[in-house]
Amino acid sequence: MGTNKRSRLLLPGLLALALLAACGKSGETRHASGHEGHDGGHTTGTSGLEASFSFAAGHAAANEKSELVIRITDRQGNPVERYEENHEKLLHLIVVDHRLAYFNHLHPEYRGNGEFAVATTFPEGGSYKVFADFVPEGGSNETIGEWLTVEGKEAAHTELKADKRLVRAVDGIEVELALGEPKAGEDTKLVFTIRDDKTKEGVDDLEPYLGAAGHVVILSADAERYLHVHPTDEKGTGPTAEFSTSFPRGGVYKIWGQFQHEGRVITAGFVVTVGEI
Ligand SMILES: [Cu+2]
Repeated sequence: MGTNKRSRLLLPGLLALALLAACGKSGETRHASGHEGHDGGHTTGTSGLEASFSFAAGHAAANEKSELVIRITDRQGNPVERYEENHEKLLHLIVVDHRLAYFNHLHPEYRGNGEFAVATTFPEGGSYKVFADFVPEGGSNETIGEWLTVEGKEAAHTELKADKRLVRAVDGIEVELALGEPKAGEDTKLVFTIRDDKTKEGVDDLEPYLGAAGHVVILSADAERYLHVHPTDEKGTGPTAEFSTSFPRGGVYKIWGQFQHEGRVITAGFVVTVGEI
């Protein structure tokens, strides 16, 4: 994980804590308020780069294929043309709905001139938050998020509640998460155990997913705090995968673990409560 560990100088103190423990990836997005999403707009990252998100058709509707265009510019508004490959991709795009029920991890195609594009379909109308996670050439990791609105019927708002049991069955695979009783600002170990859902036997032939044994994305319930964590042992093949991070503040968070087995990506989401410092 050494090569991914990048330092950033101008981090707010709490985030710095998270950055020290997480595998070099952390970001707090600027928009403070909830679900009044809009179509397109600029959001500034911690290093002053900006990302704008827009739909090629000018808008997006539920259950229709939409092309999302991401433009990255510097402080002067010039396109950021070069990127470093980071976990096999130039840009990772995480998409969640306002309830954090829907999660998607996409890899937009780079078209040059600071412009990335990807086709995707949103399952329902309403607010979605998208996060562009990238490394500009010679720079450090950036995560820039923005709320977008998708036309169509919106699912009812529900409060995110911590799961009683941190076990999920996904496509015949059981994923269990153990993390003890996490507290804000403390090192927290996340241990995933991956088993065959029928036999409950440990799966020990996980395949690398984007060059690592697994990927973990963590969002606060309001989608304002984003953590992307890589495993302690990037070469692991299961049945356990261990990650280490630190939550910036107390509250409810959703944690998605992503693993690859037999060519399929398994995504398991867990809702946890993190205690205050
Ligand atoms: Cu990715």
